[in-house]
Amino acid sequence: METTLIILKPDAVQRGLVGRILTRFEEKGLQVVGMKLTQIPRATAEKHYAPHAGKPFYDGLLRFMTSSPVVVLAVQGVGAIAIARNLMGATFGSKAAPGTIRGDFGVSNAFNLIHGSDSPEAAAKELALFFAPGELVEWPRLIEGWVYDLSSGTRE
Ligand code: IDP
Ligand code: MG
Repeated sequence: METTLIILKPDAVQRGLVGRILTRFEEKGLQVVGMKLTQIPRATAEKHYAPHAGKPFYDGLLRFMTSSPVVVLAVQGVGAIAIARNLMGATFGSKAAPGTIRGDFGVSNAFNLIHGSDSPEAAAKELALFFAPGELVEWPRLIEGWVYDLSSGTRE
């Protein structure tokens, strides 16, 4: 099982798309184990986007991400990191395929609605940055046996 960090960015919140985007993850069968509305402090945004420091879009990205509230999600499932990235679509709204979140809801390359961790290492780091210990809730999902085939003792 993997848990990945998803951020519904300020444009998603301002445009009233939180419910529709969250629905994509729920419909897919991923399980929400953490969720909160928050305005990201500058220092947190700097840590989160440290790998992009120095790039031409970095300052604008930090201004955007701290300008207005976001919804931060922790989402769990087998292979959740790659599944979430596929649901999100390509980075630029102008290029993302129809059927993906970025492809269906946006045209901008900067305001692209959503962040998702891109590796297990990034997920661990980003989850710790946005959720305090105890804010993630491990809850048994009663429909688990219909989301996955559990007959072999693992989630197939
Ligand atoms: P990702 O969000 O798909 O992983 P990254 O390359 O990690 O894409 O870039 C992080 C974020 O920085 C993007 O989601 C987008 O908001 C912004 N960004 C990336 N490249 C550009 C650009 O060329 N112009 C404007 N914003 C960009
Ligand atoms: Mg990235």
